Amino acid sequence: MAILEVLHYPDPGLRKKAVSVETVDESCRILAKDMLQTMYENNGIGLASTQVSVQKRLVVIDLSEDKNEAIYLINPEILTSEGTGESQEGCLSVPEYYDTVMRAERITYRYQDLEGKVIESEADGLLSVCIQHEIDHLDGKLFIDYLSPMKRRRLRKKLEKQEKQEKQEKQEKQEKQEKNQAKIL
Ligand code: K1U
Ligand code: ZN
Repeated sequence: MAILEVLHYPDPGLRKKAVSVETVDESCRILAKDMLQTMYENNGIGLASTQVSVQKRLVVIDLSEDKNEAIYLINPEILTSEGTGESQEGCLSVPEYYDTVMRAERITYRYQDLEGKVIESEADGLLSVCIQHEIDHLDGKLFIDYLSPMKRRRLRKKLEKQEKQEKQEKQEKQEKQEKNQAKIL
């Protein structure tokens, strides 16, 4: 199984829309297992294919503490939604940022499992929130899109500053290594 690279905001790949999986075959099952491992490795409870640069409508979720209750959703779609409520959300593509957004409380949804079987089910609580968050990813949408423009601006500035700092640290580390190498030679 492979650990895939998770794209980070503002990578334009996160804005691409995923297309339906035509046939649920072995390649689809391999991708699903790789995504699950990637999600576990990053301590997430969900992951959508667009986050790992694949534009196929595939989502993995596991809300269990023991990481042993994986749910695979192929071509997931929301059929009905009821009520609205606040949800506290995070995102593996927006590291170290959590905020409150409004979501439907209860949903009914349809998807295909790893054998291609069509299943209809209902969800509330964290599962409902997570399914909505992941389907948004498949449509190129992020939870921060629901925040006010001011909050988004602040977040973008914070992430740009973080990225600049990380780049600088990387460069300093490389320069140090080069100096040490020169001393040895
Ligand atoms: O899609 C993703 O980026 C994964 C995301 C899913 C999600 C979390 C919370 C609300 C909605 C959707 C995450 O898993 S972020 C990590 C996280 O929030 C978390 C991790 C472990 C336990 C509980 C939350
Ligand atoms: Zn996310």
